Amino acid sequence: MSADPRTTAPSLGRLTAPAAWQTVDLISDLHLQATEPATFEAWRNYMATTPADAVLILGDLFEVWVGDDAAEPDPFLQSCAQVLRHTAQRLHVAFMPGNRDFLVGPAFLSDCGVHPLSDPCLLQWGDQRIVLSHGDALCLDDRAYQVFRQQVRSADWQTEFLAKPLDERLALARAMRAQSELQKHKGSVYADADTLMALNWRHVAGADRLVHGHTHQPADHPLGSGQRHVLSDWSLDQAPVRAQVFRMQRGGDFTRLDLTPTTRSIL
Ligand code: LP5
Ligand code: MN
Repeated sequence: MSADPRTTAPSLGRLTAPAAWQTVDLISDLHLQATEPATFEAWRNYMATTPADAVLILGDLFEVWVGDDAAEPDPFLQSCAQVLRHTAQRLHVAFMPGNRDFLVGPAFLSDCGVHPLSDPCLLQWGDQRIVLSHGDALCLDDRAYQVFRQQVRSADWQTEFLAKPLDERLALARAMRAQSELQKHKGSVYADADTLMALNWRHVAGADRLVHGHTHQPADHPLGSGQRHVLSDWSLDQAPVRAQVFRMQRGGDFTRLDLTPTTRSIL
């Protein structure tokens, strides 16, 4: 019998912030894709102008990622790489895998100057301790997804998948995306983070806060004596438009920066 994930200590990565960091931005779930140019432009502009010392990307930056070799012939993914590369020359950029882009590899990240973050990860910043996650591992009620996740996160499955020709991988990813969207349109409830598991992570990490994305339900929730902050997804191409940056200041000030234009017509 496998251990109960709600009470098992997670394998926790760690990021210790340098003393000089004053501002850290958290973003996730941009689902960047060539067919959503306004979202890409908003992200590009944000990355070029943020005053933060670090941008930590908590998964699903890309709509889908089927292997680093897919980026080479793809002009859109090359533009995304350029944005990462430029930004990483100016500030600390880190990437945590999401359920769409868990196949982003160390070669792509290092080529862009982006630091890898494991999920979950403890950010130690002065006396603040914050657990960071994409969030999909916390959605325990979504049993079918958890079985799927366990399979596709295994080294054997990944080796076998990455050995397939690129066209075949793209076709499989498209089929999987279609299946996932179909499931959502069937009206199944989007599972939320399991409270017991979230509390366990917070306790094991000795943290006050947990920040995650994935559920696309931006909100701040109490979590025992601490807090759970949920990031927004981004889309400036589909109504309702949404794009938030979760901005943290040294000393404990937290704000949500809304990057959606106030007057914009969606065709
Ligand atoms: O992503 P989102 O928000 O739509 O939904 C997620 C879960 N879905 C996924 C799948 C991704 O959308 C697409 C995967 C991209 C990875 C690319 C590389 C690998 C390709 C793999 C090809 C096999 O993560 C969704 C959750 C939802 O979050 C909320 O948490 O419910 O989970 C699912 O939809 C998974 C199903 O519930 C279980 C699927 C069982 C497998 C069925 C195979 C169908 C055949 C498809 C052809 C390969
Ligand atoms: Mn996700």
